[in-house]
Amino acid sequence: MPYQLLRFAFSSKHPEPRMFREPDRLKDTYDAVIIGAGGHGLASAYYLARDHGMTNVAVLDRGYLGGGNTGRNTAIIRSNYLTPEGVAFYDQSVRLWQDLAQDFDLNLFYSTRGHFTLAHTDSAVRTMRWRAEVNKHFGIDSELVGPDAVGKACPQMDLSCGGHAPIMGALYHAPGAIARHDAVAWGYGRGADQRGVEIHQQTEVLGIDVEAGQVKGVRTSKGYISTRKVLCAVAGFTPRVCDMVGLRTPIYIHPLQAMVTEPQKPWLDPILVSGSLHIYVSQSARGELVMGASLDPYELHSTRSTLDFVEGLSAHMLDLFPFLSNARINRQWAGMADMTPDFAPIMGKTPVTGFYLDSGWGTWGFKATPVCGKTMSYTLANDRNHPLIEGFGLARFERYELTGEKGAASVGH
Ligand code: PYC
Repeated sequence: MPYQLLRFAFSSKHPEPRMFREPDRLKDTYDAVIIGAGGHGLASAYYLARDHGMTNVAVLDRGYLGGGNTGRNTAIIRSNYLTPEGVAFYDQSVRLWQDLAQDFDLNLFYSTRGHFTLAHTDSAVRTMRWRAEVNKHFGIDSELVGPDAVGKACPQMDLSCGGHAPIMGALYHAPGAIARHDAVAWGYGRGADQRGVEIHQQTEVLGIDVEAGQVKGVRTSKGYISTRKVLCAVAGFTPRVCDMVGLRTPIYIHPLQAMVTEPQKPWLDPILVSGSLHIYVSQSARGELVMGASLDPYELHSTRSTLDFVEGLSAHMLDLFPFLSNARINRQWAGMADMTPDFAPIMGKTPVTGFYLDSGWGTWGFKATPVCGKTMSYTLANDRNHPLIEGFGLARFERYELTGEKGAASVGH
């Protein structure tokens, strides 16, 4: 690196512009406390301030901004879900995504690529047809296509998958997109901060005080806060925070791993998903192939990566793309996914007055970031569930009225 550049980098005359302030202490009281400085928590803070005029808000995180699942996912955005509740919700999210870079004045590298969910069996073709019909009914651009359309969009693919899992068709969803995930957290964080919200990193929540069924305050590693509204937006830690208010959820935690190759020249335009091969892949603006697979098949509170994962995913990638046999893996990582029995989220008010949940995101929290911010900020500000989240309440499990979304998962989990 040239010496002049190094001097510039370390000079105090040219401090790096900060995306948000770092307040040195907590206030005694906030109108709302948001636990979790990931995309969902920050988006909720942003819209609380921007749309509802609530700015006396603290976002707390025991780690750093965007250090949880926001920075650990494969950044796929789509709305080709299976249930009417899911389709309407994610459709709203995709619409919000499309204007987000303008809202933030920040390049999110939002890139519409088209999204193919490959079907290798008769039953998978049936499910894709079902999803296409539900999607079309709600005005979502999805259709069942044949193997020829897949081959045309991705000529490098071995459509026979080595002869053992030939592609029979696919669900094609033109609005499918990717975005740069860390920039999303920065955009929401900066926007919230500019409107007066405080972001406190390295601030752990140790307990939540509830009196007569109403939230009263939050005990943290940096002191006590009194507040009557707390939003829990902590994928991977939801059961732990719910314990603090005596609430039980059916959420269980599984690791979800991902990896990227070294950058390659651009060759893969669409996003590809195969349930039978348990893979999803896209090529980032940097040229890396960003890939993931199913959940690890055991409950675990851990973000460790495994060699098993790299070997299994690589083998299945080679079924589709044998020419990648010399590709090198650059990085791998893991997140912790809040899984629910019906694969739909748990959102909104809870039996504890002033305690709100934005949880149960399983493997699809990233794409929901903007709509979660919109709907949760409305719910907190009005103490009334937003109409778009009516199907996602915690009470549905007591009533056995599930919102079965498993068929819309990218891969079998
Ligand atoms: O829902 O599209 C998705 C997805 C991709 C990776 C994990 N979930």
